[in-house]
Amino acid sequence: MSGVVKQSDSRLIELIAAQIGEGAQQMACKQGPDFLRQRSIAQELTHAGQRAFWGAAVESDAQLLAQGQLAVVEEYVPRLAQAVLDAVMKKHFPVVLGGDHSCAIATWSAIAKAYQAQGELGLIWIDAHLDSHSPDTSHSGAPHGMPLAVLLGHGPSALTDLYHWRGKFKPENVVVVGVRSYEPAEAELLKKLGVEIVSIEQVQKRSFASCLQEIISKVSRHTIGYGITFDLDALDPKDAPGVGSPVSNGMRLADTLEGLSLAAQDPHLVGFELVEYNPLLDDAAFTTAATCEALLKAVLHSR
Ligand SMILES: [Mn+2]
Repeated sequence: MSGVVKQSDSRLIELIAAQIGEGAQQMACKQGPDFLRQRSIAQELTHAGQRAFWGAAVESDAQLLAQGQLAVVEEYVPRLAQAVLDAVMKKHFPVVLGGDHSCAIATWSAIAKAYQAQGELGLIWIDAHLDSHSPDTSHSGAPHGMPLAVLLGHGPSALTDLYHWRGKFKPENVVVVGVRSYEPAEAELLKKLGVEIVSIEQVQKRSFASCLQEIISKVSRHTIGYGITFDLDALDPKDAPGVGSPVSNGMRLADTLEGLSLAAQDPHLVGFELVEYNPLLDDAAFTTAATCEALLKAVLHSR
């Protein structure tokens, strides 16, 4: 009997395809979710004892690119956000698969909205970059370099003010880890706001698991739960070559998997996002696709 109850209690994992690449310079990450779907990741997770299925798939409108990258993202974000909100309202555990990292604006705005009446959420941002540009500071102008700033309340108002609520995450509830490539203006913004950044040197010296334990306790301190957004470029290009903006000297996969299994057992984890897989830039052995699968299994294990 207790086994039956336990099973009905465990949440279905909804894999949500965030099919957008127009927020990046290398736009083929738009095909990332479809490519992973063809490799049957949902079936693999189900065989591994986790109940996962592909739910919503939300595709960006490429025609809007004529009006600029930001126009694509601004039209896309409310649509993806609605799909994520629907998944959370159905009590599914949301796993968003990008797509370029601009999708994080939708994912975490929606999840913050879903929990707004209950309390604040924390956010762990795993990335080689700070993703904290504004349209004024960015040299490339690419919106995938802006999502963290937007979620903290800084950026184009069409994005920051989704749900008429600016600053969906408080700086003290956000930690960035894996960073090794950024521009001064981004670092200045995060420093001014007081967002903690855990350097790649710390991760390499102490192990990711040891860092993540501290990060989880920080983002949990004043919140009711927290999310993780994982940009594949946080990893070393040896483990994840198939990304648009690779940066050497990154986190290693084995160390990362060990750390993520900590979060896997934490009931306070409210959602997971994995972004920037670009199948056209992957190697012949599809190392990066296999890495995506390993990351998903590690974090969804025992959920
Ligand atoms: Mn990113």
